[in-house]
Amino acid sequence: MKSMLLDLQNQKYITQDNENPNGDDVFRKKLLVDQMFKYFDADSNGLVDINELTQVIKQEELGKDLSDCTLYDLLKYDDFNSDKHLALEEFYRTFHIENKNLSETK
Ligand SMILES: [Ca+2]
Ligand SMILES: [Ca+2]
Repeated sequence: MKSMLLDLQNQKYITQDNENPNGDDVFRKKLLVDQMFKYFDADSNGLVDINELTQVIKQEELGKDLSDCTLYDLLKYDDFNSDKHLALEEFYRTFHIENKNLSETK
């Protein structure tokens, strides 16, 4: 499901950006997650809350395509510090983006 999300973002944002000679997948992935996070974080306060997720789900009608796994699961399972918000760091962790501060866990 998470890879589906990344694919969605890929289709949206990375259309003519395939020329990267080194094919730095990790960097591209991080960029995607950054863009996704900004997109989710409607009020740009650095946290994605349940209302913002709901907005995204409505806009994208993701519920239809991802019937067995919704964006709410992101908040349910990937809210690592259980504050009911998803921070960018938690997004990184969710999508396994290597980060100096988060290198201990996968
Ligand atoms: Ca927000
Ligand atoms: Ca959190």
